[in-house]
Amino acid sequence: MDEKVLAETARKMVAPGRGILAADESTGTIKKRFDSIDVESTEEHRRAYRDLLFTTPGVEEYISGAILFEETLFQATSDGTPFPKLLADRGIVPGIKVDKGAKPLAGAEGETVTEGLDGLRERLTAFREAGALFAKWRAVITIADGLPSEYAIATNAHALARYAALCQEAGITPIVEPEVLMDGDNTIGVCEAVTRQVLDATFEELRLQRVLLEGMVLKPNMVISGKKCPQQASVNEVAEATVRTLRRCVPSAVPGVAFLSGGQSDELATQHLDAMNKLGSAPWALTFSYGRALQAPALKAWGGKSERVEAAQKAFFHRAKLNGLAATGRYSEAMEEAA
Ligand code: 5MM
Repeated sequence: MDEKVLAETARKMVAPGRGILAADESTGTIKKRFDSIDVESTEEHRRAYRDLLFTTPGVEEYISGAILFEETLFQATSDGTPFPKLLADRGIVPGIKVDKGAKPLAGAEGETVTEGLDGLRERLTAFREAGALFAKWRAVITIADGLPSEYAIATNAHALARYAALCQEAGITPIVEPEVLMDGDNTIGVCEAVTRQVLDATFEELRLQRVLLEGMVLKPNMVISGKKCPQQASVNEVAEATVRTLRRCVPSAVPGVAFLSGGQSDELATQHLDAMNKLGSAPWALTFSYGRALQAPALKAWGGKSERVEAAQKAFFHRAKLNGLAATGRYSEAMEEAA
């Protein structure tokens, strides 16, 4: 294991004022996104859309890394430059989603375990050769009546750590993503308790499986009220609860925490990140690894039309910039209107 390389990649991914673009939608998910703008999900449309994002002028100032889906890793820009090379030349670290998705967990109704460990060692070698310097694996934990079970938490934590150890063996920095979903009617207090349980289990497995903490990035959910909860916590309550939970569970050897947005509106995801950074003095960088909250305005502006690529790139640049500012606590709501 080349500890220096792993740690250097991790540090680049969470460099001050920059964050990660999650553009690793699997074929089913990107189809859903394209359906919302009435665009057919063909291989060429998917390539053209990712091309638009990755070639956005100036975006490297705020985007440190991009997570790609396997198909995208082997695609190229319209002028034939492979995407991993284009990104690396622009100072954006190329990464790859390696999990095979969340599948029903045997004997645990309503819960899932993320699959993809079989053959992972060989796949990682091929991805590394194609230019991927980091990887991502997402575990999904659901809050509902009587859920999550300890069984689902433990099984997912075990798989996350097995994935992370294999990545580090291959010289690839793992993003460890244990996502507690925000879809329920639970209060922020319930989310805090569950997130704490999940992070504790995850770091216990990472320790047992000898994962180098300096050579990974954590991608958690924020501690937030469930979307259907009538009592929505304020921006400051979310920021305080999230940082408090991380302080209790995440060792300071981890260089950075890059949050998922989980279906929050793009502006709220930015406000929450900014409020956390305004609290100050966290032992890790606090930044973003958003999918929907970074891409939604760009996707809408594009609408599958080549003449709207520039407008879409402006929309993407704007969200990337505001999140980059939020990653150092320099965002203000007035900046939204300036757009
Ligand atoms: C971009 O979406 C990612 C892949 O999802 P599927 O495997 O379900 O297609 C997802 O893992 C994403 O990286 C994270 O959830 C963060 O995205 P959001 O939209 O929650 O910020």
